[in-house]
Amino acid sequence: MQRLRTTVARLRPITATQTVKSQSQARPMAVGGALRTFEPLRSYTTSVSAEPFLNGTSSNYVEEMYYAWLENPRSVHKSWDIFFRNANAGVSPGSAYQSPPPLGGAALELANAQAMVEAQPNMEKLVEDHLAVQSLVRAYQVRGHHIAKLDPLDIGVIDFDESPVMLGLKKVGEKWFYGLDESDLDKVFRLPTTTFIGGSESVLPLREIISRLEMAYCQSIGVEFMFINDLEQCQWIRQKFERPGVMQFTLEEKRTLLTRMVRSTKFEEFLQRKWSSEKRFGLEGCESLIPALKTIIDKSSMNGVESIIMGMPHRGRLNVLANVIHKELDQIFCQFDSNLEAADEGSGDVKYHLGMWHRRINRVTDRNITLSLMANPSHLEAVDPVVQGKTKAEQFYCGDTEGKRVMSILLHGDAAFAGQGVVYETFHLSDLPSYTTHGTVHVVVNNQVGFTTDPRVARSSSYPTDVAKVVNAPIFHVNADDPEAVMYVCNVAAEWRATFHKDVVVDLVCYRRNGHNEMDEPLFTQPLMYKQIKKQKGVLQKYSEKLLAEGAVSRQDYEEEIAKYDKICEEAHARSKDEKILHIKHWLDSPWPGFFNVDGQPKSMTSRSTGLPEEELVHIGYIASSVPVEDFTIHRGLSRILKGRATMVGQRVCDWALGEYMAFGSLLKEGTHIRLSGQDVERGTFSHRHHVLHDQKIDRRICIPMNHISPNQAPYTVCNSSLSEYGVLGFELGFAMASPNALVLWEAQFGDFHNTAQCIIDQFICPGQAKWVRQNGIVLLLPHGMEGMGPEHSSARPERFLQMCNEDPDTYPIFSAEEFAVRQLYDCNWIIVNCSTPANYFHVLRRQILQAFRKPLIVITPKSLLRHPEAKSSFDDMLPGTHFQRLIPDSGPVCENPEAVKRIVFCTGKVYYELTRERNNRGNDDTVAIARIEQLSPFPFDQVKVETDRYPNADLVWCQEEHKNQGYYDYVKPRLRTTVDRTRPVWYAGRGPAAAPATGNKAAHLVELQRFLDTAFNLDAFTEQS
Ligand SMILES: Cc1ncc(C[n+]2csc(CCOP(=O)(O)OP(=O)(O)O)c2C)c(N)n1
Ligand SMILES: [Mg+2]
Repeated sequence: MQRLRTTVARLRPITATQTVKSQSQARPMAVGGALRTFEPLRSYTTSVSAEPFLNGTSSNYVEEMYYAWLENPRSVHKSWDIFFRNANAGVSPGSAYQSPPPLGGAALELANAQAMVEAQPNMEKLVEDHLAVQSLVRAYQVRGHHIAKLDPLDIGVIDFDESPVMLGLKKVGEKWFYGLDESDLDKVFRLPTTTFIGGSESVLPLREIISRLEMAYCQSIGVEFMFINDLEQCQWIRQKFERPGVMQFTLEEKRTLLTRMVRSTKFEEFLQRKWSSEKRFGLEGCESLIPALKTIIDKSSMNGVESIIMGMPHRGRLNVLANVIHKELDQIFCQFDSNLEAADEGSGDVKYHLGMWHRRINRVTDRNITLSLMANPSHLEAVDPVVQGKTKAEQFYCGDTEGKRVMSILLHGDAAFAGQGVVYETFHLSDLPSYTTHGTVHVVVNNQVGFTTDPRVARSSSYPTDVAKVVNAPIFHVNADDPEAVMYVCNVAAEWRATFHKDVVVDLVCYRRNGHNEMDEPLFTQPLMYKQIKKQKGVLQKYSEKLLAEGAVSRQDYEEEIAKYDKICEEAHARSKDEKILHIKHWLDSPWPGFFNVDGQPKSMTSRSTGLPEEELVHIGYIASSVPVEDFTIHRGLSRILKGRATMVGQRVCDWALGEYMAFGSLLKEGTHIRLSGQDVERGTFSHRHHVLHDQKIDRRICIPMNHISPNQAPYTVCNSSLSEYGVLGFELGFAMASPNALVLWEAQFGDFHNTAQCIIDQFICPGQAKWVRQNGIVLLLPHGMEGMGPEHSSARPERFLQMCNEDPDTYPIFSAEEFAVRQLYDCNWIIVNCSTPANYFHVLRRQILQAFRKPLIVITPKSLLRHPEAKSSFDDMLPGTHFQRLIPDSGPVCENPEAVKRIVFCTGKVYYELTRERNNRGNDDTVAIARIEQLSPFPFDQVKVETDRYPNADLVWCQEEHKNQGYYDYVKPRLRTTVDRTRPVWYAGRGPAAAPATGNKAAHLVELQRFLDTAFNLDAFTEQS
């Protein structure tokens, strides 16, 4: 693959004498009933001198005549008509004039006829040429970016397709594209309404048209927008880039820009000087990122934005923290000290992953602005949906329904932006009603390399930004070595977001001065590129030289600015040496004011009852069984379901869906916002939930009874998501970060689908608190169960979640009996439950909010139990005083004579119902006890101990329907052994080890089931092994 920027026949720069000169004042002129303003008119030196009457004061008159003729050729005298036609058709100066025909009689008719004959061919040419000009304008708008000077290194790694770029006047063989040739350059053309290059002029000579198009589209900025299918938006962009003089900046703006460039550049230099062998993923080669971000923030603040949530990768992150978010420099510098002691529990994280939250005054607008940079893992782009979710939540909590007060900015590397699928998933959320954040500004640090990999082997698209086209986001490519151009596009990007509330991309085409990190040798893999980079003058040097030459700053001012910043850095460095302790809390990106005590501890460590008064259960049950709006026709099948619910309420029982309703409804009533998101969650994959009712007669008329529980309730959001797990789970996690006072749930369609969101689970949910001292109460609902449906759709992979619990399986926790449960919860990294009853599911959801701290909750949820006649709970199990049961002991005949019990079978979830059925069939319900472990993690050591002590003569069996190397066995076994102090063995009854989670053969499934049930109840099954 080689560089394919086809040479283009460029036009010579237009010289001073060729340039249009204005000679008269702008004046209004009525056209088609509307007032239009004409800028000073133009005349051309050459043609003026050749036509003797076109001089001095008469030129005003001629110009007026000309405009009138352009509007309507019949509105001027025939002689002028012929003159203008000839002039426009390129007749040489001096020959365009023909003396006017005599007035009246036959002579007039003759002259008219002659004019018609002469004008006709010219007219055709005129139309053709105008059409050609229109095509030319459009060609620049569509493909101007192909030849824009975007690459500071000018090594052009972008591969456009093989076709030549048809811009300017171009001759291929004998043929001129567009039918225009050099002889047309001085002809004047009326501009199409789809361009703004004329400013307030509606006609221009071709030479000027091309020159202006080149200025607009082929300099340091390349604009990709013509794929946008909205005329108003296209016109808006054209206007922003085509209007003459748009790229002019005031002295003050230039000086501010220079100061920002100084800070950005000198920050990296300072770090390099002090810690030359530390990794920092410096910004060298893209220093204009800092003014870019600051411009976006300034402009957005000007437009009313009060809070900006940012996500970014490693590159330049410390610089952004220092110079954009304004983290104290000493706090950054002290992170380079390896002797710093950690003040907080947990792993902490490296300095270029930590987050930050800061409220300050924006100096340009003098308004308050809150900036937060989200902590993130090394996994590139994983933070994108998290930022979106947090932004959505902040918008939601402050009633910002249009994204006018809260917005997000996402930064990307070129390789990651093109390569990571979550980028695409995140873009697809951008315009969905329950997920939109009303426009994100994306900034790509496009250094044309990813670690050691060249873009030519790293992506198939021309640009790394092509993914943004799926949502019709405009893309502004800009040469990052031209800071003014960068500032300009960032202003436009922020304005675009404020105007259309849609995503926009700024592609900073730059380079990476060093290796991937400061220790890497880039010449190993990018020899030619780096030879070029070594020759490259730094952007600050180039820009300061420009401003010095222009006289915009003096050398003294410039040097003082540098000295001033160096001093700031040195002083901060001196202060940083006093820091002995690292407080990760100081790097929190989402503080929860008022939720904890001042020392960051929970306000209470007691566990309140999660039960509800009967009237409340009845009231919520009534709402769940009704259609609380008038004239709403629901499906007949649904009427039956609602009737069934009403019957259950009458009988004081709940099934799974009703238990969930009770939990949600009561929390909403108590003021907790609930958001349930995931694929098909509104109805429920298994058609059990029906939280959104659809009018069968009116399209898109819906009713959400959960929002009719009480007048002062919190709002309930239930939303079917796009078919994404990584993006959507990340989004919900971000939503849950914003506030502890919301129950945010994500449901996988089937539990196994969570693995496409594994990164969010492994990198954020599981270790989030340990890495970033940030709690999160997100709930994952993962349908699970071996039901003969084949290897897929069966397993939520509980073993993976269990394996990542931070609890020690070999140590019995030393907590007091009263505090055992809550202390365990407080210490764990997440909670994993598999409830076997609707009441327990109800309680665990309520506990999630009523406890005074937040932990992620993983719920292994049932499928067949949703309709299992025995999987119902009495209201008695949900009344005040009742709690979530971490373990449900056997309450049957075994209790009468526990000494006689020969076996305790411990299990969890749905298999309990299979075990009890089998026990009934076998009639040994006085010799085998069955205990359900409902909360797997933290493991209820204390309650398991009660059971093992209760049945001193029983052997211990763990029974599961999952395969032996899956499910819970490996997790539970050592914990059971610890509970009994390793005095009794733990036997296994379940499926054998396997690679797939389940068989695809229904008959085999049933045989396997019967086999392990036999083992569970065969009291001799393990005698040989003991
Ligand atoms: C998901 C993921 N895969 C791989 C990596 C390892 N990695 C770290 S940086 C990097 C290159 C990133 O290139 P680019 O996105 O262009 O950013 P740059 O470093 O050039 O600024 C890679 C592959 C990672 N961090 N995350
Ligand atoms: Mg890169």
